[in-house]
Amino acid sequence: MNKKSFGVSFWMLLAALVLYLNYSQSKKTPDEQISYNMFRTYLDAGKIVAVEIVKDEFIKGSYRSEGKSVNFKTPYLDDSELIKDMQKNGVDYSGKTGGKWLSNLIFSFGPILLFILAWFIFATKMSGGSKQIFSFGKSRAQNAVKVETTFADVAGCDEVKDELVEIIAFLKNPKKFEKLGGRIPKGVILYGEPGTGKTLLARAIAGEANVPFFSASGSEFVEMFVGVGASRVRDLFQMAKAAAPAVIFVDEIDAVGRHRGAGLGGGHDEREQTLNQLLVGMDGFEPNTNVIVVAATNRPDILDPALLRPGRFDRHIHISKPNIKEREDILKVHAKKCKMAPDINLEVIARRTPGFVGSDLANIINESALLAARKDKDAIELVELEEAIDRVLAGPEKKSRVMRDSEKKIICYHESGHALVAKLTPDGDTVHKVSIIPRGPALGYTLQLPLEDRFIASKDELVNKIKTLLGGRAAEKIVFKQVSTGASNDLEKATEIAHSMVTQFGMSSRVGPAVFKDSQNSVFLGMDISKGSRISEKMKQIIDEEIRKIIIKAEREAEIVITKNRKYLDALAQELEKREMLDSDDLDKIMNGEKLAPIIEPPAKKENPSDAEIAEGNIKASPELKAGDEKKTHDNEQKETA
Ligand code: NHX
Ligand code: ZN
Repeated sequence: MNKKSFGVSFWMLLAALVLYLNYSQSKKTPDEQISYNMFRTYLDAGKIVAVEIVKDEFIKGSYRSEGKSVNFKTPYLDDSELIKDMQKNGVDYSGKTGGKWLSNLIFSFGPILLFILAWFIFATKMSGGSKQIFSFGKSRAQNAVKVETTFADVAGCDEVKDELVEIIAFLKNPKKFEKLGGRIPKGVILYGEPGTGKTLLARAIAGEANVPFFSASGSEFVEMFVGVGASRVRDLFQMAKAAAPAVIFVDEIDAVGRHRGAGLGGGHDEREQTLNQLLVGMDGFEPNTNVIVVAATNRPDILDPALLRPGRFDRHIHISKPNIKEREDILKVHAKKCKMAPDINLEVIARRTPGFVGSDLANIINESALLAARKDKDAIELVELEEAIDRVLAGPEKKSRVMRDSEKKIICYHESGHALVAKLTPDGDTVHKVSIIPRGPALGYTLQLPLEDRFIASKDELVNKIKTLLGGRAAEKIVFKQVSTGASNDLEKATEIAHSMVTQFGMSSRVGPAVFKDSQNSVFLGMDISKGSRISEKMKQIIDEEIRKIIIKAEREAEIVITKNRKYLDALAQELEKREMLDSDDLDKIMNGEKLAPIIEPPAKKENPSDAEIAEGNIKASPELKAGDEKKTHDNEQKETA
């Protein structure tokens, strides 16, 4: 019987049992419960008509009372005289033993049955299909794969590749290393921000060495039932050993490998078991087992120290964000798979994407290919790449969202406020673009980009960042004499920066050059609880005061900048309302008092719906942007009123 039909028959059996129970219960007419003594009295009086004896359970039957027949029930007693007396009185009697065994069984085993059923359903769901219910241990993730990925597919991170060459050489030719008696690393931890290519590198190790690649994810183990994670780790190691030389890759090792005995609540038993099994597995390799465990994490700081001890994951390799040259290389790798217009210079894109990681860049190329396909183009052009960058940064445009005039005005001033403060604060990142076309969760955005890769920031730079973030709200406050809810995200970011300044970077003299980790975050990440609560109540208060001081000061400065340069703010907001988007050239021109290039194909009349029109509901979404539209021209012909 296969598992599926087993499942079906299991259900049907259960349904039948439930039905039977209901049926047998409902059929019964209500019996009068009488004492055995009473029953005896009726019997001796000759009133009993019929009796059914269920041995060891009860006696039921009927007696005559005032010409009517009444059903009764009485407990069973071991009464040797009973049969004789019934015979004497001419009672119609019958008997059986344990007639209700089935329902008794259900009643006593029902909860267990239910439990089994729940487990059954759970197991089916968890292992992604009924076929795996009884074989957790043998997961699909543990099948070895032959990987084709090589270092040629991994652009950037040349230093990391150099470090891994040794490991690959060992996997390829272990004898050479054994002869010299060197201890070969058993485990390598690749750590770095998400998207920097840790998985890709792990695959490339296996691909370069041409050995089987076993992979599993730490989070996968934790989702399993107690004991299953550990048994899966055991199997994984066994299979890898059998296939040696081989690479085992454990993604997101922080899911199983965080500090033991930390975190809130129970239920990390399973995690610990899995972690222990992982350690046992690594310790259990004989020195000549040619299996290397590669693990990836973006939180190496929360890993259990036991994992990092010599003989385990003793090789730690940091994968940093790509620099401009590396970004160009990464873009080239991905662009190879797409059709790019011949005049595309990927260096320009690399320059425009500081702080982006490999997966972001892959995303850009992919998004631009999709955009080009949507426009029936033969090749990806610069417009698509630009749009793809914005998409990756802020999400897709939502052109159909119709704003009221009054709201649009607030958005214009809000974004102009950001842009103005950014323009007028020295050493700030350049404002690349200001837009009031909604994108992702934002109704409008001011895009700032550093001119080059940045690694550290000075205190002034951080303060300026906060100032710029508060510039939007400050503009609302000054122009409309009140603020809106929209600035919440700005305030969050500003507070976050101020918080880091005070608690991490020692930029507040009152707090001093010390680090005060947030207990909340650490607890959930599995750090020692006590570490977080090391901050005294008094220091917490000082930290809060210092954060507030930084924010208030920055707000005041932003407000001063805006008040002093009100005429530029108005000019910016006005142009923004007309054009919906301003690039850095436009901003420079406005700030220099120059005229902007006229809008091509100017709108016949004001296109945006009035509040009244929106209220009437006769507004239609704007039509899609046509292929080939230039950045500047697509603005105002977008909105149409029905
Ligand atoms: C709302 N959205 O939630 C509406 C729809 C002040 C002109 N009621 O500061 O769009 O209010 O400079 C990432 C990025 C929430 C996450 C932006 C989560 C924005 C954005 C709230 C402009 N630009 N606010 C801004 C805005 C809003 C929000 C976000 C996010 C507004 C402001 C969102
Ligand atoms: Zn804002």
